[in-house]
Amino acid sequence: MTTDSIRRLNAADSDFDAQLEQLLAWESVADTHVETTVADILQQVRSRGDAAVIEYTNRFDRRQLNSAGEFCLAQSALAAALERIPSAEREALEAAAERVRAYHQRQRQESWRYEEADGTVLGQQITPMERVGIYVPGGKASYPSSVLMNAIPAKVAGVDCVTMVVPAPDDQLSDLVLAAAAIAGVDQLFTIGGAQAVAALAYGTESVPKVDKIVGPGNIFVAAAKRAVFGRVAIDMIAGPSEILVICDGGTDPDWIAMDLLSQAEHDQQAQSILLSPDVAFLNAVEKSLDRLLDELPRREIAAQSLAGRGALIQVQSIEAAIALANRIAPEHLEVSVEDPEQYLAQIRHAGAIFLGRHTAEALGDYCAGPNHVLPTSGTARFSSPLGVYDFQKRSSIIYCSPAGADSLGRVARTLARGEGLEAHALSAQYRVKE
Ligand code: HSO
Ligand code: ZN
Repeated sequence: MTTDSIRRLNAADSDFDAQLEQLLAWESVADTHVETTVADILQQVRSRGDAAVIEYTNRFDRRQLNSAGEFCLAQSALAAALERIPSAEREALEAAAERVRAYHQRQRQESWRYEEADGTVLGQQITPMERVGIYVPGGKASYPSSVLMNAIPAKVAGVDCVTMVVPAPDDQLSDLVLAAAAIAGVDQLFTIGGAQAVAALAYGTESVPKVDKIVGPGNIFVAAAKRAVFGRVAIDMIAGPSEILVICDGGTDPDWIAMDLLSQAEHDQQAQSILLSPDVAFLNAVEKSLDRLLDELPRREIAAQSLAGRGALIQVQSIEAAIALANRIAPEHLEVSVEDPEQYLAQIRHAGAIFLGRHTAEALGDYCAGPNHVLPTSGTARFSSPLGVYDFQKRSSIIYCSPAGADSLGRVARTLARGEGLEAHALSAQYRVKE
């Protein structure tokens, strides 16, 4: 396969805006068949609990479960997986987990309060959620790194019980995924997946406790199920395909940049890899590198389709112009592979994660730099943030009125209450006013 078909664009072209819009267009298909199937599964699990979960799991994952006990995995099974995996992988998982934990510990929000002159105290009390469910896909997209990225922030937040679900099609489970769950401190693990697992987490069954929030990526059935149970439980964002936007001044090895683009292209054929540079010779060199390096990759078919369908090499006027374009695109990952990247940082407004400098491969962020790899995609970095400890914490307002505060606030409240025609409110405030 070659990338002859990777798009070459020039931001100076008169129809560039239209070309950009076409490049970025991506809609998650709203499929009514998926929605009705999911609604049915949710209903069945809600009314029949474990029995329905067992039936769907046997049907969709080709298993022969007889009882719910068979889809509950004991902690000893997680510990055993940790023992079984090669020590190099265990050490790498532990090193990554340690760094992810250290980074996320700094995100913990603390309760705060202040006291007014009359003794009234106001503040916010921060508490962790009690129960969180983590969905981990089965098969090829089952990434141990994602287990760490979802579970560690929840545990750092102080969540009491982190319940993980992962399907085991044909009874196959990844040891690395189980080992990552052990390292991350997952409290309970059920080998179920699909909409039935989301339903079990959202409604609870005889053996799966109902959770307060469900996070983690999944296929269209899982995404539809998460959307449908939203409101009953909280959910994280609905993730789109991976994206990388690289800005390069032409001074980085073209092979490095080409491989950075390929690293996200290999995720799936819908993934998006874009390079912006003012240096045409460099864009040509990266195009050559892509062709050559693609052939070495086990996932070259996927990567080639991604580059041909959604990739682009774009010539821009300057690095400043590239930054402005990056803000329009609001990519999941933004690599700023230039001399002195710091000088541009303050101009970057919309990006899930920003990778500064020639040596900062985005892949390091995927695994072990420390920041989370669950990031806003498809332009949603305009309004959302990386998954973090704050996603598992919530806030309660705190109000204490001193007698003097009850008096002064009571006068304001009673007037406003009467204006709204709510006499009990007015009297409730009034009783505490000294007159
Ligand atoms: N780049 C992905 C995360 C990931 N990469 C997991 C490798 N494993 C998020 O866009
Ligand atoms: Zn990745």
